[in-house]
Amino acid sequence: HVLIGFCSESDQEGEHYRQPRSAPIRSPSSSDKNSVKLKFTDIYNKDLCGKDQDCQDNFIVPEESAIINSNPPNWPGEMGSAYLPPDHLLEESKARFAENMFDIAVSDRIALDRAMPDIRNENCKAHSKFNHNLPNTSIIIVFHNEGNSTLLRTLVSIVNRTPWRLIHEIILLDDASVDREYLNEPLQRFIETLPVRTILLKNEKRLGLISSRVKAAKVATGETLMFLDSHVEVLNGWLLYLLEEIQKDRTSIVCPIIDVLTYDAFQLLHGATDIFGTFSWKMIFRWSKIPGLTANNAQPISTPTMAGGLYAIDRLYFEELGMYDEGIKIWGGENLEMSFKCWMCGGRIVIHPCSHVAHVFRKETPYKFLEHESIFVTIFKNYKRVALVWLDEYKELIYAVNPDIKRLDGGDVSSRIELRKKLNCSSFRDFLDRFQLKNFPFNHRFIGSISTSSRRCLDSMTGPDISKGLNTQVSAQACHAEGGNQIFLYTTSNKIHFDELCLEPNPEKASNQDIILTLCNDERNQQNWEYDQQTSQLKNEFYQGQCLHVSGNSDVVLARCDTNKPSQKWSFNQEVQL
Ligand code: UD2
Ligand code: MN
Repeated sequence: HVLIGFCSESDQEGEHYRQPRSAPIRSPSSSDKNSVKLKFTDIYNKDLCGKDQDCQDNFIVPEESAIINSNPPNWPGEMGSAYLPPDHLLEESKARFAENMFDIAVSDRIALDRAMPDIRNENCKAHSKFNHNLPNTSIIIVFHNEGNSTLLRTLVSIVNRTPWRLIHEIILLDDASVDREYLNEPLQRFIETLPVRTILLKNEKRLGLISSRVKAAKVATGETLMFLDSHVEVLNGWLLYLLEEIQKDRTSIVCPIIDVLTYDAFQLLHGATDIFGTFSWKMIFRWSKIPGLTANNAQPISTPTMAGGLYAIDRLYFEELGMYDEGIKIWGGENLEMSFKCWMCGGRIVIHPCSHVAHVFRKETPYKFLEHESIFVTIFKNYKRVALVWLDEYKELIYAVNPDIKRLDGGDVSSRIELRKKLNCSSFRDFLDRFQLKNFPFNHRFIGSISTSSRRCLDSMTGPDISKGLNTQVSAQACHAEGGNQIFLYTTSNKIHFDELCLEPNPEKASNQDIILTLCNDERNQQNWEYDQQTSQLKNEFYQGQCLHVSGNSDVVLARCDTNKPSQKWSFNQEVQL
């Protein structure tokens, strides 16, 4: 198979460019005068392995030496190296950054078929043999205003690192991109040169990523679906691990490790392999560390939630699960919907530590959401729908920490509640019990605000982003009764939680300790505060004779217990009943 690539005439990178045969493939430009031909080979092709029986019967993930391409090794970005814009690129780099919120000028200089290292751990490498009867897949990539070279590199990486026989099709769906000529005819011409069936669909009107994925999934006919973002590079062996897991259990959602491509230099950084997906009281997806997992783990990791962008799923199972809630608009929340639904309705979600896909994490969102409302309103309405359908009584906690979610109308969810009934799903409480998520209430006595007699309330001071609270100093602020950062949870083991963080005297200080938020830890008595019903004091269990105390107006500190001090008298104002 021969691939036609195109080079732009304004190229300034020097020698390599003038040797078309060996030049790395570059993005198609408006002119195809300088086209270069590059060969695509299916590195898993049976015919290439002669009489080797192993290779005839199995897919063998190639050794690293076999996956290195023929690009000059010092070409920008080869082997995942960082490429920061040289002086002559700075202007373009700056001027065009906001188009995608990553450096497209840098991406444009990196070969579409750049080599990437094999970053699988040793145990994963030992599992490099897969039976030829794996299910095939429809790869679904939806995009809105995607950059040219990032999208094409996504495609080239797929073709170069996947057994072609397993790619039933690639479905590209352009979600009404605006003013991006290269996504029209040039993209169509490009995909016609690919050796695997690839189709390009286009939305007349913007649908958002959720409805776009549903639309593409309805067109797909492969045995499984493989969802990807439009700015990724798949790495050696990636798909085989995912499909094998689905073959073992068709009610699985299987995610790869998401490695990082930096937005400024397109450098490959290894994603952690000892984490799983959780979520905060504000419904924000996040990663949590799994203690005790070795770096050499090659077993799938059960994960409560998934990031959402990259996963494989049996196509009919995706349908059985009711695909996505299409009341969820544009972006956000659909990953939690899918996660809760899957676990609560009998499926499982795993991260396969051997499957690696690198994703460009943008600096910020580059595109508009809906015309008539702000980004946050759209996202909170999405969360509202997820909370209404799946969270049972726990939605009260979500509402308390983000009253906007309570206030906003997410629209009619009756059909999704019907779906939940039809699928005979278990309760959110069961889901939480299964994973014992640290930030969710287990054995709690109370959820609400904690105040002194002078109406100062403990405040986490974490701002709108709850995931940034680690080590922040808590404070005593005027009670506002609006929930949010004044919502704490007091457990039967005497810990005071703010999400998965706990109140603790600053361990860095020997005296006059301020109170900060640290990761809750059952073994740390420093985090335990015994409430004395008689005196209303919160006594620290580790620092004997020391109490939670407000000094001055707002400083919350540890101080010698003194029953005469009103600044040590705390009361609990229950705001959430669970
Ligand atoms: C993360 C997920 C993404 C999705 C989202 C939450 C990863 C790596 N990515 O997105 O898949 O779960 O969180 O909703 O886990 N897009 C459209 N139409 C739109 C908006 C976006 O097609 O109206 C496309 C976009 O071009 C991209 C994908 O949707 O291919 C995800 O959007 P993103 O890359 O801007 O956001 P990201 O990576 O934070
Ligand atoms: Mn993305």
